[in-house]
Amino acid sequence: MNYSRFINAVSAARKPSPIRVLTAILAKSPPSMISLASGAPNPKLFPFAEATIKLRDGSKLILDEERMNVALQYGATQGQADLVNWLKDLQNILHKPPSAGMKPEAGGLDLIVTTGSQDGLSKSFESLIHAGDNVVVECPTYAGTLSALRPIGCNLLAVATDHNGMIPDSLEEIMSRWKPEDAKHSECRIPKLVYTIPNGVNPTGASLTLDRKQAIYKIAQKYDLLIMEDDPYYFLQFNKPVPSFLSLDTDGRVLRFDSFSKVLSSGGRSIQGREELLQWHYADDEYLTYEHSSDDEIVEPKEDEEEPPPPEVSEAIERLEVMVGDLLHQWGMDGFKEHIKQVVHFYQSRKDIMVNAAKKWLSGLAEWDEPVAGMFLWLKLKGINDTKKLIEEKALAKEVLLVPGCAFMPDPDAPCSYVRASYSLASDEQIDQLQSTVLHIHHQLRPGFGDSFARSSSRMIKIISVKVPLMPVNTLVILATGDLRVAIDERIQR
Ligand code: 09M
Repeated sequence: MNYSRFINAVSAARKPSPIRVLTAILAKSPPSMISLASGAPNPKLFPFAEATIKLRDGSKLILDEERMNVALQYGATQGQADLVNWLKDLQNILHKPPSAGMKPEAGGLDLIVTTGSQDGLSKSFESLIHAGDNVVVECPTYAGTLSALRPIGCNLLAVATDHNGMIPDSLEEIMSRWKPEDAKHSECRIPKLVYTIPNGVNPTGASLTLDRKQAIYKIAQKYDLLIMEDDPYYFLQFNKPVPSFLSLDTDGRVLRFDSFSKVLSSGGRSIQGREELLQWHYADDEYLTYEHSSDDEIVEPKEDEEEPPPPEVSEAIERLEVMVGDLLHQWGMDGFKEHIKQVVHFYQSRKDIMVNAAKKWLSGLAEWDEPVAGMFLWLKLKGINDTKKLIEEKALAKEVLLVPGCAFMPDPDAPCSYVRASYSLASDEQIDQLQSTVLHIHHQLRPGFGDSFARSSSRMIKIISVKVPLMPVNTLVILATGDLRVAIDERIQR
C-alpha cells in the first residue's frame, strides 16, 4: 500500500530528530561504547532508589537499583524494548497478523507503546486527518474519540449500528457517495479512514461478528480506507473471541489500538500497525522540527518562538512501562492468560447483576441488548426523547450519575433517549438501587406525574465512576489514577 495519501501535511513535514536517532544507535551499542551524545540526566541524583511492589497474589515485583534507573530515565520512543517484544509476542499469539513475519521495510508490522489508547488515537487522528476531511465513525461511539476528532475540524459520517456493531450496508451506503477511483485523487474528500470498536462497544456493549468484519474489510479494500481498530475491551469478552481486523489484514490497512487500562493498570496501552504509518507517530512523539514541504500550508516556527514542549509524553510512562514489562516477564504468557480469565469472570458476573437488575426494575420502561463484552449497559428509556435533562437535573439531584446518550453521538445536539450505565465499580446493591432510581426518575418525567412520587424515594445513592463531562481533557491524568502507580508511589514515599 502507498501510505502517502493517508498522512496529513503536518506529519509529512516531520523529520527524524537527530538526537533520537543517536539514542537508538546507543541503545543497540555494546557497553564498551563511550557516548557523550546523550542529553539524559544522571540518574544517581534521582532520589528514588528501589521499590518492592506487592502483587495481589502475594508475590512481589522488585525494582532493584538498576531497573529503577531504567524506569526513571529517558527511554526509547517506541517503548521499553523488553515490553515491546513481549507485546509483539502477545499480538502474534492472539492475532496471527498475516504480515507478522515480514520486515518493517517490506511492509511488516511494528508496535509502539503509548500513554493510552486515547493518546494513541489522538496522535493517529492528528497525523492522518486534515481539517475538512470526511471521517467515518460508528453511531453511537466512544465519547473520547469524538472529543479528539471534533477539534480537528473534520466531518463525522455516522454509520448505523445494531446489536452486532457496525452495519456493513450502512458503511457501503455512506461510501457509495464516492467512486472507488476517487481515492486516487488527493483533492477529493473521500474518507480515508473508518474508526470502529470491534468488541464491547463503548457505550452499547455490542461486538462485531466475523462476517461483519469480513464485509467491512472488503468495503475498506474497495474504497482504500484505513481501519482504526480500537479494541480496549478485547480482554473483556464474555464469548469466544472472533478474529480481529488485524488478523484479517492482508493489505496493511489496519491500525490496531490495544489497552491494558482495563486489565493491568489504566495508562498502559499500545498501537500496532504498518511501520510506515507508525513512523509518523514516533515523529509526533518526538515533537520534531517542521520543515516546509512543497505544497505546504505549514508555518515553520520562528526563531524567537518558544520551543515545542519536551517529549514528556513518552517519558511519563517509563516507570509504568518498566513495572508492567517486569510483571509480564515474571508472569509469562500463561500467568497473563490466567489473570485475563479472572478479569473476564469478574466483568461477566457484574454484567449479569446489571442485566438482572434492569429486568427487575426497568422491564417495559427501558430497552437494552445484553452486553457481550466490556463494562457498559446501554439503556433506551422509552417515552423519553432526550436523557440529558434527566441526568443533569433529576438524576444528579438524587446523587445518581449516568452518562447521557448524547455524549456518544457524532451529532451531540440531536436528542437521544439512551443512557450509559457502567457495571465496573458499583456494588450489587448500588446497581439495584441505581435502576430503581432510574425507574422513579423515569416516572417523574412522564407527563402527568407529580414530584410526590420522587419525594417518596428517600434513598440517596452514589454510583458509577464516570464524570460528566465524560473524558478528562488530558488523558495523561490516567497515569495518576492507576492502582499500580498509586501502589508504587506510596511505597516510594514511605
Ligand atoms: N470513561 C476507552 N473509556 C470511558 C473511558 C475513561 C476516565 C475512559 C474506548 O487505553 P485508554 O485508557 O486510554 O482507553 C481509552 C479508550 C479508548 N477507546 C472505546 C474506550 O472505552 C476508555 C477514563 C474517566 C472516564 C472514562 O467513561 O469510557
